[in-house]
Amino acid sequence: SNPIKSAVEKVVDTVAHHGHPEKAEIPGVPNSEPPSLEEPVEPREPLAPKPDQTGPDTFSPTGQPTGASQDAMAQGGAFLTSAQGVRLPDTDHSLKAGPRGPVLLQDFHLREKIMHFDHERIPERVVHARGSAAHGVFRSYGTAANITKAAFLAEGVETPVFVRFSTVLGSRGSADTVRDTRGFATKFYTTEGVYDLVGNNIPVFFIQDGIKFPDVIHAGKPHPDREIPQAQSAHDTFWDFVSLHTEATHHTMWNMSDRGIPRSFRMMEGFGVHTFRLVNAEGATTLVKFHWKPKLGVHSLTWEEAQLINGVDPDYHRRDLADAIEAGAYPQWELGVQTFPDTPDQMFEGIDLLDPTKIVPEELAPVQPIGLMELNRNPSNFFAETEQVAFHAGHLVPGIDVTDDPLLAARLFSYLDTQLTRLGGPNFPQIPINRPHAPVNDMLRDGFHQDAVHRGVAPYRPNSLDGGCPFQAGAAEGGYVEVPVEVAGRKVREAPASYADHFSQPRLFWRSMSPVEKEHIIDAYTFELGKCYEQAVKERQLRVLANIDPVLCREVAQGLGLPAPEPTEPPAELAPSPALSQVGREWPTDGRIIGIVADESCDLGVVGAVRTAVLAAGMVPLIIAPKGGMLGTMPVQRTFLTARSVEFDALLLAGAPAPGKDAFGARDAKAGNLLPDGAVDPRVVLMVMEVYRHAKAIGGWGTAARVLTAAGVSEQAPGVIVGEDGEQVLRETIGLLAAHRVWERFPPAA
Ligand code: HDD
Repeated sequence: SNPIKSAVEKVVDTVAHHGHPEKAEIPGVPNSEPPSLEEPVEPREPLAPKPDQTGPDTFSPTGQPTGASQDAMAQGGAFLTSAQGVRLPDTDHSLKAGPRGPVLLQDFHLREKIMHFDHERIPERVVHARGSAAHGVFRSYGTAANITKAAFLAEGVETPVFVRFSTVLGSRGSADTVRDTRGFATKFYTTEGVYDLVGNNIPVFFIQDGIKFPDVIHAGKPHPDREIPQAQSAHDTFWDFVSLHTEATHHTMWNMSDRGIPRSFRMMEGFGVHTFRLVNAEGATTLVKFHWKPKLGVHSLTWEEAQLINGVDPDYHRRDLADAIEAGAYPQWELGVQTFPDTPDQMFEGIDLLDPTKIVPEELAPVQPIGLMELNRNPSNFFAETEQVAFHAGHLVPGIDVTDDPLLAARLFSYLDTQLTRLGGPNFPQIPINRPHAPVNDMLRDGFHQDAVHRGVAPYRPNSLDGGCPFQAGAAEGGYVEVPVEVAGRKVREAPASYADHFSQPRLFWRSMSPVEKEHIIDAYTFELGKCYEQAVKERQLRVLANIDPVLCREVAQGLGLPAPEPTEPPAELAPSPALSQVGREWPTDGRIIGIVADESCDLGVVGAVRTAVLAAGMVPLIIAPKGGMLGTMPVQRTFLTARSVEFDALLLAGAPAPGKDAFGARDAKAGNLLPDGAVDPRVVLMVMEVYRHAKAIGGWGTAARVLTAAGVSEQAPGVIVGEDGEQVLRETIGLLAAHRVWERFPPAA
């Protein structure tokens, strides 16, 4: 299935106009009244939300479906009112004693408007502040029904979900494509209550015990004196901590790999990280690790692209997710589990399942698919939904239980606690996005922002005055009954011996990478340590690298201009895990962005046919021309001024049929004045140079070859396709895109 195909025209429009589509242009999409030039004056009801957007499903604070219509949720009526519903005649002028006189204290509208504005901000999340989210649905295959009694994992069950993706370190307004771990948090609104799977795009964590969480975050966040740098780990405090605290080595290795700079949220894996304990209807238990596998494959940016995007479009990932959903290209992930017998030692093939710095290679325990998630609706209000959603690792449903992973234990405390400060009190589960889709009958009462109007007189147990209600539910009535695991031990502040191995899995990861991925890792460490000022920090981290691999250590040391130290603790040799590499497979190209440089001098018939063929292949063509407006019947979506190579997964150069004037010359009045006739516009040259350097496919026809020459790119270079037939050039370009990049263009690793 190729969901994008049904909405191909919408996608062009969406991406082209950065979310302000001119719907009138698109067949099949109702013209939702493009804004008029003059300010409308005829009173009318609020406009309906855009077709791709919805709010949270409408449930009461106590989990009852309310049936209220989506668009009736927040605003109603044609006229401006106060918060008390009083209609207002003027919101542009304060009430004054004469036009030039003093403002009057009795102006209740002024007072209310400014009071509310003064309090619009809430504290951002202490970690994962920067994020974006979407609604969707999870459809269970039923393949896990033999190992868990969770109702939402029974065969064929559909469960609404809300998913928030995030970076960890940056503030709410920080850029999207920084090198960092990504959060991948899913809220399942199941019939048995809310279940949250609060994961990351990296399967291991920095620390083995949650008591260290403030330490790792303090080290990663900006320096407390100057509050720089923002949203990145390339600074002294981070490397000071991780070089001293070597259990962070495995996670840091993933961060320095391409996994730290995803191409899109839609192209990331997700991991539950910890081992969880599933329990079935008979009470039998199985240990599992959760995995989300993206249908589009796992793909990354190059570091230079990521850095450029941070300036050119800091909202790149947020825009990508919303645009894809608006266009109907609904991203999908398969949920899978690795399963392990629940043995008393909770080890598998020598790997401690309670140690969150260890993976179990997929070759040892394959990921078994248990359901499919599709994200298909954008939120209608960022604050109400994406900002106010509250995830908690302890939001569990019957059939899913925790293990004694000491990292998980601290999380089970932290997530509830943080919402008190962030969302202003204990009633955050009543915020619409957080409301369960199951009846709520707790005995929690009152508190700030209490939205529920509880009845009865006896919120206590036992009672007779409310007829004994609420009653306790045993396992037979769907109650959450913890697995009665035996617990014994001395009270100690110690880690088990198995937690002491910090290097063998980073080495496993390193050895599983292709040469180009290794090169990227070397570059990332060299960059990050190169941004450190303290010599001791760099030297200490080189000692860590020496314990992972001598080549890695040598190459980074060389880049830093420092001697490479000898290993102190040679790691165990584990077999590589080919599943960890992102290179060497082919993936669907749905939703990829193809830039087409063209103008009136081209054969517009060919350009139109290529554009249609891109759409038919489920991808997005963006026409790039010297100036805005229309190119024949096609809208120009980028100009030489607004386009930058990093937006495109591949670039097509539509040359003129014969030498002379073509699309690549400087037509922009200002640039044109500076360029001799026949020169290639430097912005087009830059685009080609960057696309080439970032190992993306380039195609061209007609006079396109002269642009390649101007950019110093050989027509014979890998991934460069020059031909006479535009559509044939496109077909070959798409073939290259399936591998994500023209990997041969990167020099082989040392
Ligand atoms: Fe956490 C947020 C994921 C360890 C404490 N965490 C947060 C979010 C994600 C994760 C995805 C953002 C949720 C959202 O979108 O609202 N955290 C993880 C993973 C971890 C992890 C995968 C390790 C396996 N976290 C972790 C520890 C602690 C926390 C050990 C504390 C001891 N995390 C928090 C928090 C946050 C949070 C402070 C900040 C905002 C929030 O919870 O709601 O409680």
